[in-house]
Formats: sequence, C-alpha cells, structure tokens
Amino acid sequence: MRKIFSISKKIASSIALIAMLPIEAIAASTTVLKPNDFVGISFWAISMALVAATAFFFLETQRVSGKWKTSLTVSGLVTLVAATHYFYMREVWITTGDTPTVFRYIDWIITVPLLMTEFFLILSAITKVPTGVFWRLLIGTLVMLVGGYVGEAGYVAAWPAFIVGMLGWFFILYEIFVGEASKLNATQAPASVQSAFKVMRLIVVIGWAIYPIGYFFGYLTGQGPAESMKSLNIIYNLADVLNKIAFGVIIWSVAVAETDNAAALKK
Ligand SMILES: *C/C=C(C)/C=C/C=C(C)/C=C/C1=C(C)CCCC1(C)C
Repeated sequence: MRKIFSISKKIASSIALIAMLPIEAIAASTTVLKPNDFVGISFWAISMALVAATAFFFLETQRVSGKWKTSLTVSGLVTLVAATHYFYMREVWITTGDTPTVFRYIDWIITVPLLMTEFFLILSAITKVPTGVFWRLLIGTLVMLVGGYVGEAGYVAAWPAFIVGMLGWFFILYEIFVGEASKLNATQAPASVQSAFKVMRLIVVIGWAIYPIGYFFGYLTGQGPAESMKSLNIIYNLADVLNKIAFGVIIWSVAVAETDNAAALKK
C-alpha cells in the first residue's frame, strides 16, 4: 500500500514537472535580456556601475580623515540603495515591458534626502552648521517628491502637483544658492570645499532638471506617459549616473584633498 502510494506520488510529481515545463520555457524566453533592449541594457550596465561605486566609496572611507568618512559613507549608501532598485527595475522591465514610476519614487524618497544631507555634511566637516540648514533641505526635498508622486499616481491633478513639487525644488535651490548654506560656504569653507559645493549645486540645477522635464513630457503635454516611456527611462538612467555617482565622486575628491591638506599642515 505504501509502495503504491509512493509510486503514485512519483507519477504525480512527474506530471507536475512536465506540466511546468512550458511555463518555464515561456518564463525563460521573457526574462532574458535582449541584445536590442536598450532600456534593459541601460538598467543592467548602471546597476553594475552603482555596485562598483558603492564598493569604491565604502573602501575609500579608510583613506580619508574622520569627519569626511560620514560623507563618503552616505555616498555609498545612495549608490547601494539605487543599485538594489536598478536590479529590481530591470527585472520588472524585462518580464512586463513596463517600468512603474512608483519604483523610482521609492528610490528617490531614500536617496534624494541622503544626497541633500551631503551639503550639510561637507559644511559640517569644516565648520559649525546650524541644524536649520539640514531641516530646510530635508523639507524642500519632501515637498518636491511628495508633490511629484501624488501627481504621477493621480491623487491630485497633474499641474497643481507639479507646481508644488517645483516649489520644493526652488526652496532647495534658494538654500544652496543664496540662503544660509550658501553663505556658510562662501565665508567659512576652504577653497577645495567651496569649489566642490559649487559643482554639487550645479548638479542640483542641471542634473536634477531632467526629472521635472520628464514629468512635463510624460504628464503635461497631453500624450500618455507610455509613449515616451522608453526614452524617458534611458534619460532617467543616465541622469542617475550624474546625480548619484558623479556627485559622490566630487565629494570623494574634496574629502581626499582636505585629508591631504590637513596631513601636510601637521608636518
Ligand atoms: C537619484 C535621484 C535623484 C537625484 C532624483 C531627483 C528627483 C527630482 C529632482 C525630482 C523632481 C520633480 C520636480 C522638481 C517637480 C515635481 C516632479 C518631480 C518629483 C519629478
């Protein structure tokens, strides 16, 4: 009786296996990256660049002096979070042919505040910075992202949501171009920090402008986001290389320069 039972179990599992074969084959044929799938390739290539950047930033914390370590760690966290998202977005893209914007926003809600913190951290490495600077940068970021999200998700009409998001971004720009953060940089920071600060805030203008431009063409020109999705994804992916990896490299270079300066002064 037991034997019969075990034989029938074997048969049942073989049938189940055979039944699953075509499913496996279908799944395999849709989850492989195609050589002409440029969106998928850009997700994959940038995932690797983000992983490499993460290893680099974490390892280089060994090389810079104490107060700069935090800045490099934060750069590494940004690329780590983004790399994880890119792996997942690539997977979703090649299995469904879609890239829901919600994944971008999950990434942004973590990485953009971290990027903003970098302005506070590099100034804190050289002088005492009031916490108001930190809070204003954080609040500006949240207003910008929540505004964009409720517009893209359809909770609020696309235009008003866009305007609220833009106001959040302008609030950040005010802080780093004319507000307290900018003044601290101009009056307290050594030359290397000042020039890094200036390049970083240019990235916040030019590199970041790519995302609201994408929102504009995706939601405010009358055509559906689906039509512009392919080019939009490639553009967003390249923008992230500038805004996450290059941004981190600028911080790394000032951290190394300031560490070497301090060491030279001691001699
Ligand atoms: C690493 C990811 C980054 C730096 C993402 C940045 C995202 C933005 C700067 C988004 C900006 C937007 C506006 C300024 C208006 C509303 C729509 C958004 C959220 C796309």
